[in-house]
Amino acid sequence: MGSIENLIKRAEADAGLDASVYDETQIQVLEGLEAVRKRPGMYIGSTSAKGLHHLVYEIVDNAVDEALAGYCTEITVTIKSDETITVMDNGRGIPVGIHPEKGVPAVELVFTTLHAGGKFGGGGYKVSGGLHGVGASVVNALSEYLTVQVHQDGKIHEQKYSRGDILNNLSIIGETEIRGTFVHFKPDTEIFEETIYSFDTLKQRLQEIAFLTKGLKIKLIDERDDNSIEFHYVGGIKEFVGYINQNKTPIFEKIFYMEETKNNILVEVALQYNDGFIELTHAYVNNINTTDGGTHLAGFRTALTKTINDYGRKFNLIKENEKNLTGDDVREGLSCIISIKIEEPQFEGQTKAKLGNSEVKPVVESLVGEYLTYFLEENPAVGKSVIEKAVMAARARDAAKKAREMVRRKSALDNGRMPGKLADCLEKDPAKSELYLVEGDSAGGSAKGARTPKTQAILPLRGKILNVEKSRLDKILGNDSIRSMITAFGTGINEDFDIEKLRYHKIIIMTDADVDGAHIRILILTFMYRYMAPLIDSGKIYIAQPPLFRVEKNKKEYYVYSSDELTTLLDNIGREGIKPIQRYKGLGEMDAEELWRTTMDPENRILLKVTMDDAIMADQIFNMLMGDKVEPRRNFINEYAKTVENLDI
Ligand code: 1YM
Repeated sequence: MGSIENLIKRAEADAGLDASVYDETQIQVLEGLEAVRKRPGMYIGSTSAKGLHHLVYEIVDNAVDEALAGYCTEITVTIKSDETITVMDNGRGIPVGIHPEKGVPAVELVFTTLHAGGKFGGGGYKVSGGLHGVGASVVNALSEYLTVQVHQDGKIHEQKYSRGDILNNLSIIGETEIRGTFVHFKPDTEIFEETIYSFDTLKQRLQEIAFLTKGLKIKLIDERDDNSIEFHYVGGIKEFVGYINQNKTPIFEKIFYMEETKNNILVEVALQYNDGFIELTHAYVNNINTTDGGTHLAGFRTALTKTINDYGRKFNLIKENEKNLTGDDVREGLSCIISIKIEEPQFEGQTKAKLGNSEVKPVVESLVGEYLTYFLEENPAVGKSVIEKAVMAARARDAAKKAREMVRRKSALDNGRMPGKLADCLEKDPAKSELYLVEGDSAGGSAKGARTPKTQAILPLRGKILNVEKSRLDKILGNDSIRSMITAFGTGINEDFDIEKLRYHKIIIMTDADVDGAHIRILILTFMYRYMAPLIDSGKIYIAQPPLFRVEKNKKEYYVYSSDELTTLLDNIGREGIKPIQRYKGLGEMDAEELWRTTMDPENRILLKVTMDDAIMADQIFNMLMGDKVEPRRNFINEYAKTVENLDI
């Protein structure tokens, strides 16, 4: 979304007044909103739940821009009971004055003309120019109805639209004592496959925006069930880092934070180390999560490695005969948020999640170098513990490298031989093959008896599965179950990971439907998440759902998968005449035929696909589950064991 100047420019372009702006990015301007309705995916990515939620973010982005400009302190988003949305801010209000060329109010242009994404103007950074930054007009085009109200100078101005068409001229409908913009819309059910809003999805993104926009208060109200939440982070990304580390143990209390503008690039960085081994850096550009990194991340990394090495040398914490610490060494246990704002971001790559602007790297590098050097010199105790941790990491990395080489050599010796316990399938095409990971030898036995040997392979996992959250790679690779998984998958791990080598396109975790089973499942998933994340990302991991009860009545058998389902079934078929109700404690209690019928037969089984929509959430969950704090873990596992309905990690 642009400023008034930009709007004028676009209106001129529309009217054919200025041919100079007819460049590629302006082509969209010539299209009407019908184009949006014809191909909604092009403008909001999809018409699934994702696109539905995206509508809210488009409107919110305009309000966030107003906050970044310094005029808005509060945004309220409400999910109404009829699945419509209202967004309200306390900014200046979208201008209502008549546009000189178009002869209509600016606010009308905002909602009825299509803007090319990514354009900036009028100074200041705008988050609304982002990935799909196509603005309010797209939301309008895709809404059964939309109402905008501008509260300005004591008056309420209102205009209504339906599927992008104007229903009435902007008019004053009353008086007001407040200032701001209010938008109410109903996503068009003709366009969206999904029309139910998820409180959690909106909550997650709004919380992220609140972290990234310090001081901005964001409220989310759900009128469907009287739920609400408010985010307000005076410390911004500094509080974000505290949040990421909340279930971890920081190695120093003080969180590093810097904010500075150079060459019109605003750079904000916050970081803190914890005693774990995982790096968690999230890099944002204009509030967009650049999951594939880019020049800002590269600049940060270079600065971090150089600064820490220089500091270590200067204070003799790295000995003369010791090698320099590597980037991996200095990032172990790092939790970090990088947030930059620039006027014309260039997003690259297939998912447009990588920043390409080459001018950004030197700016981030020099600013972070400067501020971090100062921070370490001011806080020598912090400096010392950071170096000690990185030196330990370097040693462990050496050990891990040796262990990995050993594993590689060993598998070379094995000549690609599969683990002894693996009952492989005959099929060689990975797309047609599936692998069941089964807990314990006895259940493994039933599964081997039950399977279709042509397409279904079974790998029983025996003994303890290591908690990878608490171990370094050398130890992890020493674990039998983990090694046999790596060999069976065929992909390798970490930097060696290659999804092309995956031997099965479905990997199905089959554990008992009890707390222990849930725990094992989480250990397996944690390992995958940390070392083979693309497996989860690409939707290759599934969870089998064995039944919890078997009910027999009038020679008929029923299998049910939860206690609730059992109650429903008994209500339906009646309780009299029921022979046994059998509760399965483990997979091992089922005979092969039963296991096939209820859990493994592709025609009848229920599989849950494991997804990873939000990496931060997933990380929080894994941390809580695998970290040092026992209480939240126990609660989660108990809760989760009860309701394994949809696993969104
Ligand atoms: C609930 C959604 O859209 N707020 C909002 C939008 C604008 C302004 C203020 C605004 C911007 C400017 C000047 C400027 C927009 N204005 C325009 C345009 N909330 C919401 N609040 N005055 C007010 O950018 O110069 C587009 S968005 F183009 F008309 F100026």
